[in-house]
Amino acid sequence: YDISRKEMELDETRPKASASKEFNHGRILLIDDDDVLRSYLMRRLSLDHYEIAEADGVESAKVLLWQQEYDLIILDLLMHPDSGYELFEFLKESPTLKWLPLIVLSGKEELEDKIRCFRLGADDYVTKPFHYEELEARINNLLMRTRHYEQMAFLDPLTGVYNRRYFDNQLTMEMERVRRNEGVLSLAFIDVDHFKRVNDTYGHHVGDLVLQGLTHTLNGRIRSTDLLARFGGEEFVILFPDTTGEDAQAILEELLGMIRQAPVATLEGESYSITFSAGAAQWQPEWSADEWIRHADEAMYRAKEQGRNQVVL
Ligand code: GH3
Ligand code: MG
Ligand code: MG
Ligand code: MG
Repeated sequence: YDISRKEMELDETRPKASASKEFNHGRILLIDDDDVLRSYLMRRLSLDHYEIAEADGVESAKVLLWQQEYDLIILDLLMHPDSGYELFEFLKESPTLKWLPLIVLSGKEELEDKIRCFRLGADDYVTKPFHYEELEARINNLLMRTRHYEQMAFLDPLTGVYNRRYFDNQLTMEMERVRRNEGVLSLAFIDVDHFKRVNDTYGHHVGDLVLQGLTHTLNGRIRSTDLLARFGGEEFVILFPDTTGEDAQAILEELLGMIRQAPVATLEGESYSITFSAGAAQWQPEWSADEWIRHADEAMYRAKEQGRNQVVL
């Protein structure tokens, strides 16, 4: 293989990869029966901040795949007693493992093997001897692309803000964090006033532009730690960490002032703006996530009843 003794020794003097989450570029399962190659790759990849597990054959790989989640598999083909092809059969049977990113790393250079692997679902094929940098670049691309698609599943396509699924996850996490730290946490429920009129008067397309303008303005003002999400239709929520109900209300009033003044869309020189009604609620430790959302929602409804264009705590 393309490993010089010097290269393998040099690694010992460098600091060990941090286990910290922000340095973790992904969890890789390396399946190869060659001990030398495995320890070389383990060392190189962990220095590049990947988290690596190793298996010397298909059976031990299956055990690891049952126990743990991985972001990517590197698979050798020629192994004993089972060939790497056996693993494809196993992966295919599982709905969660079926689409796990997989790179074949093999001494087999025949076109037939490449085609067979790609048909079985491999994402990439690297032949031995290989260059570490090339393999690492391919790993990185695959992990980045997968991560991108995972993130897309948490975004609202119209406005680009987080969707409800992501919001629900974060809400639960933040509640747990605050429960541990005895901090404060507030939630805002925002509903655009008479939004149906915007659609009826200017058309659905302009309505869409209004929602995009609104989220843009809101995101431009809130802190990076605050979380804006589209709850549905013309309803949005904002999660404010380390913020009391009163402070959240003050921020929302400022946001409402900005929205009132922003000409969100114009038609033939015609300029108009929208308003919203909002409810804020500071989380109480005895509340479930649903109860908390209901309190913020009820406060928003009081804002509607009291004439819209206002914030109620
Ligand atoms: P209120 O002040 O009581 O909230 O009145 P409203 O008209 O905003 O309330 P209502 O719930 O009756 O209407 C919401 C409208 O929002 C109806 C729906 O067609 C529109 N809407 C929901 N999602 C979208 C969207 O993605 N794009 C556009 N253009 N309109 C949307
Ligand atoms: Mg082998
Ligand atoms: Mg509504
Ligand atoms: Mg509305």
